[in-house]
Amino acid sequence: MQAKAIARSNIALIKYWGKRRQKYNLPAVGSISITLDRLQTVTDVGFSSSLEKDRFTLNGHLVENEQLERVSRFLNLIRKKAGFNDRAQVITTNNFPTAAGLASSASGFAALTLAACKAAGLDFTKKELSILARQGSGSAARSIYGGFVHMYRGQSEDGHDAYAEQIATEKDWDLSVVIAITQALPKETGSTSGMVKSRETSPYYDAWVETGENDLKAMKAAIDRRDFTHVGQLCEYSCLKMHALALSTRPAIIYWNGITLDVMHTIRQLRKEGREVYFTIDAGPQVKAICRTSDRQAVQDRIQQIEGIKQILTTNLGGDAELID
Ligand code: 2P0
Repeated sequence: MQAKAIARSNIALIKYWGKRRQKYNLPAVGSISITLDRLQTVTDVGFSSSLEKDRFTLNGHLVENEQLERVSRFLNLIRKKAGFNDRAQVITTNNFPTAAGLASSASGFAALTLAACKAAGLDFTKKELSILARQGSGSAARSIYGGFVHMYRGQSEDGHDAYAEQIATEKDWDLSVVIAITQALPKETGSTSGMVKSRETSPYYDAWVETGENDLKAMKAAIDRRDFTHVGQLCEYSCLKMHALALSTRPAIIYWNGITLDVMHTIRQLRKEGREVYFTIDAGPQVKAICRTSDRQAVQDRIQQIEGIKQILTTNLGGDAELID
């Protein structure tokens, strides 16, 4: 009744923003991501009949309230599938800043899915794990896999066709991601509530959903033909389009700070100088610069010089979520 798993965070090259159905957490658009080796969550789950309620420890601190409820609700799905009602002890450690737009819910729910299913004696396929992880957090469905991952929007009401799949492995591309931390504090608007507000208030929302499939097709084709230039261009386009949607939400969701913009301009300048590097930004102020591994040091050195940068993390592509001892 106990198991431990590791999962890595991911960043979307084609972004997920919006839900077509709140129930089952069904995305309004598909997405494509890369899994990041350096950003890891390790989660240990043990079910026990002697526990009165679920206990959730995150980075050494006991968590209560909404965060615990979210984990408990998710564990209920697993308890239902396993046919028992034992409570769980969940011990999670992230090796990177939590809730700062580095997708801790992605690696978090992916690791929790894998460990909890194993601890509950459920022998699920990766596709089934991905469907389950999605109900914890949309981006977690992608962190079940390493490399390049495609998350399908699906059409069904019950979400059986809204799952992720690997489209290239972490060994197929020699890419690096330089992560510029511009602010260490948690973000102000969580993505879950931000997505709902965008659907309700942005005049661009319908256009975002309508054009999503085309972006996915173009990205998939660029990945298949190993065209880094096109992958990078589409990645920036999707990022800016998602942020345009957030900016046009009422009240406005502005995830960037001044340093975020400085990093974006530096990356564009590096490209003018002939170094191929592209940015993407999630629901937070951090910037992820994607480049070939041969350019990583140069990109890192340049970003490091920007005033106000708090920390830089660098990573290669990472592998599948997996059980560990
Ligand atoms: C993404 N993000 O595709 C997009 C881009 C943030 C910006 O997926 O409500 O935490 O739990 O399904 O997965 C973050 O959203 O949202 C996210 P829920 P999640 O990576």
